[in-house]
Amino acid sequence: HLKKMLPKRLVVGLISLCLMIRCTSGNERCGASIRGACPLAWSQWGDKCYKQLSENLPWAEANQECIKMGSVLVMPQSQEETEYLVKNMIYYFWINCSDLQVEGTWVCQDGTTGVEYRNWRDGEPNNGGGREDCAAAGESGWNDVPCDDLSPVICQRPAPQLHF
Ligand SMILES: *[C@@H]1O[C@H](CO)[C@@H](O)[C@H](O)[C@H]1NC(C)=O
Ligand SMILES: [Ca+2]
Ligand SMILES: [Ca+2]
Repeated sequence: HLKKMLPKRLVVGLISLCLMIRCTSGNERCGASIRGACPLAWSQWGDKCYKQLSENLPWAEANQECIKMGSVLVMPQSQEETEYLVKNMIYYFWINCSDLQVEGTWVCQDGTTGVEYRNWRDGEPNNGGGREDCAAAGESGWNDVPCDDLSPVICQRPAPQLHF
């Protein structure tokens, strides 16, 4: 009886252990096979998945490229999220925040939801040269810069929901 039970439990145990180790070490191969994890090549933090594009783009184009991948331009909602992105993705990146519609009125959106969180660097936003209407985030906070600057792009999408 024991002889019959042991290998099965051992195999199941080893598989779960393997998946756990590979997922926590950020290996992408396990991601697709586990519900609740991000798709292949996307990084996970909490309930969000992120991917950096291979080229730097102007702000408006950045979102177009994200949309093509079924995602939107990143919009961190806390200092913790920003730190994760700075440390694990790139030190500087566009965020979905602009005052294009009304100068001085900043609209930040996480998907379709408005975001109140702000993290401007000292002296920013300063609308430098009268033409800084898009925001980029970095280690020391946000800066408004010209929207046609070429900056790194991180796309975000919600992590798949767990269904048991
Ligand atoms: C910001 O987010 C909104 C809502 O998802 C979207 O319509 C808009 O195109 C985004 N802009 C950029 C540049 O990502
Ligand atoms: Ca402005
Ligand atoms: Ca500025």
